Amino acid sequence: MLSILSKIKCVTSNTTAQARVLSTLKKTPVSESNAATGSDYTTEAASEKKYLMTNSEAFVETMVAHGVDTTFGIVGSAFMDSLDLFPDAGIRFVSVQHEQNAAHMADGYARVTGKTGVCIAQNGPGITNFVTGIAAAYWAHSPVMCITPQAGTNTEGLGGFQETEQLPIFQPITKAQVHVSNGARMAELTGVAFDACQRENGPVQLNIPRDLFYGESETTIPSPNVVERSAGGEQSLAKAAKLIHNAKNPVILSGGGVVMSHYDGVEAVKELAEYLHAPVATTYLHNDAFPSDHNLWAGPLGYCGHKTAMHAIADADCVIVLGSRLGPFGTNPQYGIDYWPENAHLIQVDCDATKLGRVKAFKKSDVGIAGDASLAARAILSRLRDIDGEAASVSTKDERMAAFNKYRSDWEAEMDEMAVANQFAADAEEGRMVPRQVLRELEKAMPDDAMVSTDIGNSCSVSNGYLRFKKPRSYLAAMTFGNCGYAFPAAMGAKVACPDRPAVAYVGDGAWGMSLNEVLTCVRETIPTTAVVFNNRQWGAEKKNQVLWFGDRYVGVNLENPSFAEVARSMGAEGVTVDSIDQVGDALRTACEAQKEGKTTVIEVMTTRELGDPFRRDAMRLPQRHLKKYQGTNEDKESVTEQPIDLAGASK
Ligand SMILES: Cc1ncc(C[n+]2csc(CCOP(=O)(O)OP(=O)(O)O)c2C)c(N)n1
Ligand SMILES: [Mg+2]
Repeated sequence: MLSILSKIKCVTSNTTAQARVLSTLKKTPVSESNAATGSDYTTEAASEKKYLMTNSEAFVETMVAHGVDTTFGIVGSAFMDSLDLFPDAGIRFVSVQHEQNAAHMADGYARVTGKTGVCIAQNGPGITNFVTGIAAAYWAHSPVMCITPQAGTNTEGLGGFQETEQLPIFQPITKAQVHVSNGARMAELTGVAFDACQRENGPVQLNIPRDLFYGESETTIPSPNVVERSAGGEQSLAKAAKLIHNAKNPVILSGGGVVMSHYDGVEAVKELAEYLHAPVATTYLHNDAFPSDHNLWAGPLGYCGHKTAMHAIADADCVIVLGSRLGPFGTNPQYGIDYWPENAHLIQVDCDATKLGRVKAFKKSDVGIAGDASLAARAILSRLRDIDGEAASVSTKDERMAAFNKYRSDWEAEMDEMAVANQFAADAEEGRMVPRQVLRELEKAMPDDAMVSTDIGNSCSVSNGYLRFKKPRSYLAAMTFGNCGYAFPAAMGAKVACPDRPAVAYVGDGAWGMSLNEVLTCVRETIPTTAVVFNNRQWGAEKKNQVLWFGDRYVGVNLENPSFAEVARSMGAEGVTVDSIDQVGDALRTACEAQKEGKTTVIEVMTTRELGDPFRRDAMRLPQRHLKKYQGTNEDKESVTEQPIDLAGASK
């Protein structure tokens, strides 16, 4: 992230917080102008010639110039003068139920298109409601434009209505903040904010005192200022090519930067992998960074990922990381395997130079490349082709591929075993299914072009092993901000952006309580989306911690649910309860088909209380208290069964 000073260099205002920073922006000189507002006006023409327009017109026209066709939010008087222009500007305003979800929708929209997603709301409470959604977008590297009208300059500081300091709140969760301090600069500063969103790959705040939507000026409308990406530095690319040429067992780790690259990243990774005969693992929650039907696909690395990926990486003598910061959560040991090959050569490509060698520190021989993942992969490949002699990995390919294929088939067999390990619970409880079996059925029925979002929770975490994609921009997991309530609105935003692709959200029953209000939006705004709600009657992921480390003392983790299918129907959507495994695939297929008729479906899958691995084995410990009154909570060993004591048929 940019430092606070450089980050908020566009802030110009009189408040104490803002006064710390001086504007470095020059005022646009007033030159030749055209006061006529009439017939010769086009948005393009206004990039070269000034026109007299209101500040709201300047704001809306700059959005038009930056390709905005959709905004997500809740109506508010603060920006109503501009909102009034949206229909004529060709900008859809998707009216939602909660501003957090508007931000998640903008995030989903951005993640499936690569375009900037936009959210806007009322000053004060509407804006503070954005916070969680913007923090999530920050850690998902989503270009989300967070437009925050604020209390008017004429009452600022008087503690009037709906007033709070809106810039400090978003400072740590945005890539840049732009404050409009002068209505005549509305177009210029709106353009600055939109450019920053794309340039920085993350959320940007555009803060506009509400009175500044009024007023008028002669202004131009800025066109997008697109920064061309590059492959990275010559020397580091050459050094990387040399290391890779000599590697006997190179393995590629394909990350979010490959998905987000505007230069066909997955194709570039495929070409490099095929040249080297190198297995390709995907980084945590970026399962769409390599096609699962490719013979070099190793699956996802990290929490609830594939052992194939872990074994492949563990064997590597050179790890080629494309488009990833190597987040710590995605490289922690899993299934008891501490797979990271500390001695292997590491080549890391990331467009953000500050992330190179940051989590996995570089050894002297390692290489960091500040570049676009796709362009860097292609540049490395072309250098490899120029080096005399074949790459060392080519001569080892037969034995490596034999070992790799065995990892793959062993893992598939192991997944099948995991799916029946706790079958007894489903047998003991009529109408309840094993979660892993449900996930397998969903995986089999998922349409190839589906966009799938997943929430934070145990069922969703386990789904990581069952989500395979053939093309990028298909998997929208709640990334490392890790908030429950992400998936459904993110899927809705994706659906708005790509109406011809099925949009499916996986959500736990606890998290569903945070999102289900948006079913109203789906119906009202015709955003046909499918929610698969894992009804296991618990905040399972947190309960797993109480199972493992807190002696099965359950505090605040058990749920009593209504019929979510019935709730959905009462909101005007389709609602289906699935309690038998042979119905799962059909339910999903039917719901995806129904999207073509504009219908939203909530599929409530009734599962046992079985739980998969915990989120934070790295951060938890068995409690040992000092005070006598709490001695009863001491624990000296983890649960032996690893399953909740209220799992049907379980005995502790
Ligand atoms: C906004 C938010 N609040 C709390 C948490 C802590 N948390 C993480 S997972 C989880 C449980 C999720 O339960 P559910 O949605 O039912 O899914 P399950 O784990 O049962 O599959 C909670 C409460 C969180 N991640 N985000
Ligand atoms: Mg649950």
